[in-house]
Amino acid sequence: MPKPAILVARAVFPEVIDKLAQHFEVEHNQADEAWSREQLLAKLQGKAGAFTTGGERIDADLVRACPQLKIVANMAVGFNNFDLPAMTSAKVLGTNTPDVLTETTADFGFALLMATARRVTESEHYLRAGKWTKWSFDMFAGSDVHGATLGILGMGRIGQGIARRGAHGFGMRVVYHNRSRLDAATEAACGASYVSKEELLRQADHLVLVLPYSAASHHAIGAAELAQMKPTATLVNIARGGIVDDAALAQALRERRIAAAGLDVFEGEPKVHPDLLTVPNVVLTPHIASATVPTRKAMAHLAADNLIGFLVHGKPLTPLNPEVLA
Ligand code: 8YV
Repeated sequence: MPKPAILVARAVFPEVIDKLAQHFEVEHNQADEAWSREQLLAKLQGKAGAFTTGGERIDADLVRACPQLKIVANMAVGFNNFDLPAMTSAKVLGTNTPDVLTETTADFGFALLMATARRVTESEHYLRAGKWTKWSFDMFAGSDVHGATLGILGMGRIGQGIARRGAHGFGMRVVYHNRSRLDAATEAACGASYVSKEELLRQADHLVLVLPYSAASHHAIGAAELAQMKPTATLVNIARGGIVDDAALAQALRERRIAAAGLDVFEGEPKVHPDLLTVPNVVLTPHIASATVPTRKAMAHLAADNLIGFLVHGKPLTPLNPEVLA
């Protein structure tokens, strides 16, 4: 029997290509070229599976144009690049990479929170620019993290990881808002209390966004929400671009209506709103919250194992629309 054909849309660890090649005819993109939508569609012709990393839009037009496609395995926990109902109607399975990145991403959320509150990158730029000629008592004085109120919007696995770090590591009071309230045992393990979104905005000294992107969460934080936050507050977004109105945030930062922000994700990334590049009180990182070597390997292997599990053994590991298996 000929091996099924698959497409790996972006460069990935060579060991993952080798693993996939044991089961499939693999067309890869180890040169990491930026393919247009038309190129992606052309390369997907005749492919039973695709390995994607979150930047490729898998929608009704694509699945219609690729009738042999049976599975798209995202190397990401987020899957807002998938039109899941359209995939399900076309009987195309979608998979993601939950769990393997939870703790690494929670670590980074905390790193960004610390860097933002304590003005780490702003002060480093000052030093590198040769501006540090004398010490002064209020130089880069920021805000405390320990003992402060940590607000979390979106209390899934990663949000819970951040809550645990805040409550148990930094003695923080943790409040959260989520579509649905957690059960009492999970709240206790996270040391977190449920509040309304309005209370969350009002109470948080540090607000971390960890909710999935959808039409409903688009601009969940815009000018009106920023206006409800404390002028001393920091905002951290490790979720998705588009959850924050970046233009409104840049203006709030410039006018010091909130103290600082830390952003790993941006509307229209890898483009960054030009106003964010010129305000000093924002820490900017290029979507690296899950970027440790062991975690990126675990994500890539899980995406590969979903392709192998489904196309070879009929059993994907982490299906998003298991109804297509029925
Ligand atoms: C990924 C992410 O690295 O998992 C996610 O949803 O945002 C990141 O961990 C990114 O999507 C590229 O795969």
